[in-house]
Formats: sequence, C-alpha cells, structure tokens
Amino acid sequence: MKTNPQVAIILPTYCEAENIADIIHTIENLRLNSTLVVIDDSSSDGTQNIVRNLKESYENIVLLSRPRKMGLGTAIRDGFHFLLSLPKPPKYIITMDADYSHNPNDIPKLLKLAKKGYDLVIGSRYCKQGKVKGWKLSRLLISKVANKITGMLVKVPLNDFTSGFRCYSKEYIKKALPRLHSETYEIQIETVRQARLQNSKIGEIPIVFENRKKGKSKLTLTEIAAFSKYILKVPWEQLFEKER
Ligand SMILES: Nc1nc2c(ncn2[C@@H]2O[C@H](COP(=O)(O)OP(=O)(O)O)[C@@H](O)[C@H]2O)c(=O)[nH]1
Ligand SMILES: [Mg+2]
Repeated sequence: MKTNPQVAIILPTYCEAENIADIIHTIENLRLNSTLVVIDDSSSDGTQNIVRNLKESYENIVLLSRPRKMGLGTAIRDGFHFLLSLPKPPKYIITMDADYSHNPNDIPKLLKLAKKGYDLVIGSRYCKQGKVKGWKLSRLLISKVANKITGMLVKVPLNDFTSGFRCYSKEYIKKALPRLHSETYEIQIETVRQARLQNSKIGEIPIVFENRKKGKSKLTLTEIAAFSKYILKVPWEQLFEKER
C-alpha cells in the first residue's frame, strides 16, 4: 500500500464483475494518491478474482472479503472501521457504487468542497443541475418521494438524502461510527442524521447519476422493508435524540 494517502475510496460490491474493472481503471486514472477499499460479499460472479488481478497492477487496492451478502450499511461501516484502524487514517473518505452510476470524474469536485471544511459532501441528483439518467419513471418517483419524506422528517436542508456518492471527513467518521448501526441502504440517512446531531457542515454538489448499464440492482425487497422501517422510526427516535 502507498504511504499516507489523504483520500480513500470505499467500493462495496456484490456481483459487480461486469463493472468493477472499468470503475477501478477510471479511478486510478485520476491519480489521486488514494487507497481503494473494495468490500465484496463473496460474489459468485468472479468479482474478487478481477480485483485480485487488478491488485497486481495497482498497489493501492485493498480487498476485504465477507462471507455472504451482508448489506450495504455493514459494508460501508466495515470500510470505515478498516480505514480508521490504519496507522495514518485518510483525511477524506469517499463512498460510491461500483456499478458506474457514480462517475469517478466527479470525485475531485466532492474533494474540493470537503477541503473547504465540509464534513459530509453529497453528490446530489436532485439539486439544481443534478440529474438522473436511465431510470424508469416509477423508480425515479419512488426515490424523489422517499427523499421528500426524509427531508420533512430529518429536517436537514438537503435535496438528496439517499445518494451513496459522498465524501466524509475523518473527524466526522471518528465521531459518528460508534453510533452507526444500519445494515442496509438506510445507512445513507443515518449518516446524515449523525451529521446533524454533531453540527457537522453538510454540502451538496450536483451529479449526473446514470442507471447501471450492466447487471441488476442488488436492492432486495427485504432491504426496501428495512429502509422503510427505519424511516418510520425516525420521528419517534427524534423525540429522544438529545439523550442519545
Ligand atoms: N458488499 C456489499 N455491497 C453491496 C450490497 N448491496 C449492494 N451492494 C453494492 O452497493 C452498490 C449499490 O447497489 P446497487 O445495486 O447499485 O443499488 P441501486 O443503485 O440502489 O440499485 C453497488 O456497488 C452494489 O454492488 C451488499 O449487501 N454488500
Ligand atoms: Mg446502482
């Protein structure tokens, strides 16, 4: 591994064999001096073999293998734990999907705002100049409604709560990680709520999100149920929030 990179990128993967090489090559071409952490849940499609081969060309890749599909939230949290356990944890930690919905060329824009002192920078599809390409109208509507409801409940002036394309500061992660418990996609909301509780500086930059060209969404019905249950609990939890 390279010494002391300031930036780390967490790429959670579950059966992304068709996408992972392209995304890693594009990230490497940015020459960010980053650590790239792939967290793979024993994908049956050979994702890990591809990453192992790439590790021979790129010394900054770390592959963390888990025994089975354990959820996006636990993957991101495991990535955070791993990075904080390094002798010199990176200052900026990016999370992004490995299916090419998030364009690696936007990473420098996330970093630019983070370097201005923002603890959480969100690549936003629903702010001015943000965009979603290739989603069916039904999926777009569900996502927009989920974001509106979340905005009303969580009370943070953001346009996109569920985007997984983000940059976190090390200081934020250190404080928030012991309080994060999400197993799946609700991690995106839980991290915003923690940022609000910590009075962290939160910002958005517009991104163009493109539906994955290859493979299927890994979001399961059980995970949608977990996400919905989490949202429904928010108003109740916020009554006691100050005591947490
Ligand atoms: N390690 C791990 N990665 C996951 C899991 N679920 C989803 N992912 C990855 O998380 C990212 C987002 O998932 P995706 O299926 O694209 O979700 P969608 O864009 O909301 O349909 C992708 O890189 C997936 O491979 C999981 O349970 N474990
Ligand atoms: Mg996706």
